Amino acid sequence: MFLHTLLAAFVAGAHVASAACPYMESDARDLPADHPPVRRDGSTSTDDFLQKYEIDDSNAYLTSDVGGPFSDQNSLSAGDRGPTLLEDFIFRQKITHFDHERVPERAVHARGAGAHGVFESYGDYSNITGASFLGSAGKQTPVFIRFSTVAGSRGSADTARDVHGYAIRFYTDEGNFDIVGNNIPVFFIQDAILFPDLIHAVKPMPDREIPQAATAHDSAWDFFSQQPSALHTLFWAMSGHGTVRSYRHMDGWGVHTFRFVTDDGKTKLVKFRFKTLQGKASLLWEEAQVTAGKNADFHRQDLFDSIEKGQYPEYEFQAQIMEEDDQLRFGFDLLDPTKIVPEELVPFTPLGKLTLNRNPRNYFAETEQVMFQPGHIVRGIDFTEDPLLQGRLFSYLDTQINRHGGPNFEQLPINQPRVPVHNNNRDGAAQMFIPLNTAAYSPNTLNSGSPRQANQTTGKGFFTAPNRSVTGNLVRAVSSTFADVWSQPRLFFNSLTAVEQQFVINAIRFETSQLKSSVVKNNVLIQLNRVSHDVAVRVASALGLTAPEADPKFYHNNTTKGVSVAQDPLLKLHGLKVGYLTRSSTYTSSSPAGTLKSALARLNVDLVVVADRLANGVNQTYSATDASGFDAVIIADGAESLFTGANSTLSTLYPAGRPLQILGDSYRWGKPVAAVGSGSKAFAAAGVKSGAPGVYTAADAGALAGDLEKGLKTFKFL
Ligand code: HDE
Repeated sequence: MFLHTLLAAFVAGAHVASAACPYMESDARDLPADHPPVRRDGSTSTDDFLQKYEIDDSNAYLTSDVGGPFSDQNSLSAGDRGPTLLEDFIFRQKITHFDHERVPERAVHARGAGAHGVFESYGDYSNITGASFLGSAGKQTPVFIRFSTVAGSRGSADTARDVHGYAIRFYTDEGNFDIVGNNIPVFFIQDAILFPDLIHAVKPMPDREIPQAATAHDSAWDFFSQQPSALHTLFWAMSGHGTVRSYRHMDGWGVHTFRFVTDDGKTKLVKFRFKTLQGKASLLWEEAQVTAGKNADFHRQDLFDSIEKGQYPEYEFQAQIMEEDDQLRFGFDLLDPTKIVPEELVPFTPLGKLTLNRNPRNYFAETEQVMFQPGHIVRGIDFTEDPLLQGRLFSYLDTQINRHGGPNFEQLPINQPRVPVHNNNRDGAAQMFIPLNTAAYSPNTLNSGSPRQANQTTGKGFFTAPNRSVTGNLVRAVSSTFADVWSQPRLFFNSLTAVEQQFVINAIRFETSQLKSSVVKNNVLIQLNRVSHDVAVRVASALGLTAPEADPKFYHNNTTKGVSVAQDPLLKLHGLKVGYLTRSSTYTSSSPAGTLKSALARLNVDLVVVADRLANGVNQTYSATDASGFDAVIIADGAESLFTGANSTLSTLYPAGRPLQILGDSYRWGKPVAAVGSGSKAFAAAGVKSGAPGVYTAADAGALAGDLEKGLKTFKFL
């Protein structure tokens, strides 16, 4: 079908460059044993590579899938009022293709958004890894990233409270390397065999398919309280990490411990992090809920718009680098994916910078069809025995075959490596290429032994870390070194600010107060009490239950850094939005707001002018606006009558009281609020306390820029 489409477009005069084909590279027989993996056409950049597959329909006749021009707006019928004829191949082709448009959505992480970008290595790290993309300072590698939520279906709202996926593919010059990570550094379970149980518990109730994209139901908390390995991730998910401001404002974590392997086989244990260079920020729960209704595509749109405006999201790729002997050194097991390695014990080493700089051109072809696998690995990196990782190495390949309907999914443009592919895999549904080697087996003599086997010393091949060894009796049991699942959730909770702790308590109260089963509610309290008696008591008070007695053998007062969302100010304000609430009758773009707009634009912050009608440069109407669209709001000089006077309730141009609601919600949700001149008279009606932190006034809009910059960096005043 793909080749047909290309051919069709070609016949119709549309621009399509010839499809580049890794399999049509000469077979390797002419190449030296360790030839540099360069495509025949030399292209490696995303633009060069993907453009070959793009179809430009401008100035072309519509054609069938096999290239004949035709028109497809009316079916062929027997007479004006007669039935459609079976003969109508145009109708059949169009409808059949439509009927087959969907592929199965991802079993988890169905909702997501993607972007292309580039990774640049800070240095030559060949002393710790043979991975070529980390081989020299300034070396650039194209990447594709897909952010996601976990539980919701493909059409669910972006701002559901959830763990967020952070899956990245490096199209390295030695093949594709994927880190299929999350924005939370730990996971719910320690053994992959429990994954179906976890997901069945978290997904909507099977009888009524309720609730969508939410864990506020009995089965989820039944599982969490029966499987306390879930507690650490649960605490992170109940904090601001579960309700991020955007994909730009969260970190990505590899979660498992991996290995770095040098060319001569020396190994280190590593944990990966992509640290956001925007800074971390999150939404409050009520704000996230409102946003879900007002703009279900909130995160998707933020990512797309930022890249479109050239405000490229950036992350620093870092690793905690440890020795093989450190596996049990820190009081827990580095193979246990429910544990973080506190930064105080092992600091992060910066390795390079990731910049997202190009939006996908077709959501389905790129973001929906990208198929990540933890098993996409390159020379210089190796796995560990983490039982969760081991299971994932099977699951992702299996699921991609299911989604694609066959084994050739790696041939889709977004999945193809940017290096030649030579192997003896053959045939299967939708084979795109024409392999020329008739000796599709190894060893062979008929093709001069090619493609040849590559390994550590020949052909720069992938190799397993030579020091890896395993022994042991066959057991079905969790390692005793994985047993303590309570002290790290406590470490996390202890390390949050008091406001963030309240946020966690509120989140658990929200979720557990929707549980029907009193058995589940009590089991939850038993587990919470092992993390913190204080948490158990505060949750129990909302549930009208009694927390168990304190159990001090579980408790400690340790803290760590780097786990809070709210502690540090934002590093950049790119893509944040400030609402300027005014009246269309008095607003002109040359008014003082114009000065403020330019000052904020220098910080890459948008000033969005909101008024009762679209006129004179107004960007949005009150009827289509609410507080969830802004990171801060300003009341214009003279606009106070919209908030307090007759206009506030009587205008039919927007729902009664909308301007006041925008101001009040912004304030309650901790956003900076400001007023120019007499605009501050609106504060009292919305309960805004003049002079409180994050509340600013000025005689002139232009004078607010400095305060807003500081306020937006703090982000939330709570
Ligand atoms: Fe996944 N996970 N997962 N997961 N996961 C999938 O693969 C699975 C786990 C993660 O944007 C699926 O392609 C098992 C941990 C992300 O396309 C599936 C286990 C982490 C994405 C699957 C885990 C993740 C997925 C569904 C337990 C963080 C989205 C579709 C062993 C380190 C990738 C697909 C994208 C997707 C299985 C646990 C992250 C079913 C069996 C731990 C970011 O194969």
